[in-house]
Amino acid sequence: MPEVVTLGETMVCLNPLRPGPLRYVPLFAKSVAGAESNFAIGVARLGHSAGWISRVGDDEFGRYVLSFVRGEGVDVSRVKVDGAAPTGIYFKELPGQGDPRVYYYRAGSAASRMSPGELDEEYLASARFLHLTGITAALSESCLATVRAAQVMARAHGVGVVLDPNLRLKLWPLARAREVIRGLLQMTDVFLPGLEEGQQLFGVETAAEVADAALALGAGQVVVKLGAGGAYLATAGARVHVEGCAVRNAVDTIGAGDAFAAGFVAGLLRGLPEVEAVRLGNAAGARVVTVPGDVEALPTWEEMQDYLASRQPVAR
Ligand code: KDG
Repeated sequence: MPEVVTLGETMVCLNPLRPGPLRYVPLFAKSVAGAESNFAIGVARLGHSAGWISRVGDDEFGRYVLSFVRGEGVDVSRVKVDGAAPTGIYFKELPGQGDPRVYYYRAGSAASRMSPGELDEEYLASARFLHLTGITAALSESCLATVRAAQVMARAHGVGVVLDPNLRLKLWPLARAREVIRGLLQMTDVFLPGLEEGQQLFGVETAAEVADAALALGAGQVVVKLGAGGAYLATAGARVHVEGCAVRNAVDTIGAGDAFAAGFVAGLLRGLPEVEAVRLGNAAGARVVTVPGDVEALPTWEEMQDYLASRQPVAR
């Protein structure tokens, strides 16, 4: 049984081969992307076992997603193949400068039909951590019910609940996201918002204020991700800012937050102090943005150690 279990939708991503409005883009490259499977792949690269619960369509894209995630060493035994709905897809658009835009084609997808009845309590109960995101909560009412049921099961069995808000305002209005995510904090051990997400969720400005708001709503521990600025770690008794890693060649920022979560949770699984776990999160995030795609540059444990020690691998 995996040490870490996550729950959510994975899609086929169509990446434009040149920048500009999609109507002028002649060619796309396909890849696999989903915040939760990104996280699970990150945990697996770092040497821990991870399981991903989801649904895919009984279609070519579903088979592609499933074999890709399985090939990255993640347990997919709890993924259902749903013959009645398709695998979701999305397109990226590259503005030339700044973060990519995304266009989803996922309404009514197989994953949006997940329901609480398909959760295997024994599978969840044997994990050390359950990872949830606001994306899954936003997909449909049955997905939200599944997230809530998984959270209750995890809590009942002493499994740590990690929540990344992964705010996607293309999926739900801010008012609804605020209501749901704030409610989920009551049973969250580790909350991992980005600063901007925290500002939107709680109507505050600073990382310390985001942390205060989340702790007051029940989170056990909060790490506010600050991008290149590192991260701000807060528990009921301690506060610390952890420096980020310098990145000179960021080419694709999508997936950095999932990489952070994987590094941080891997640190906790290894029994490292929280500050060290945050360093691993920062390093994993810094690595992943250097290559196009959500997971391609996620580090192994050895690569992580080399990176943190500024060692160059032998190239030839
Ligand atoms: O965190 C990266 C994700 O945003 C990307 O993989 C796509 O899961 C995705 C989503 O729902 O936006």
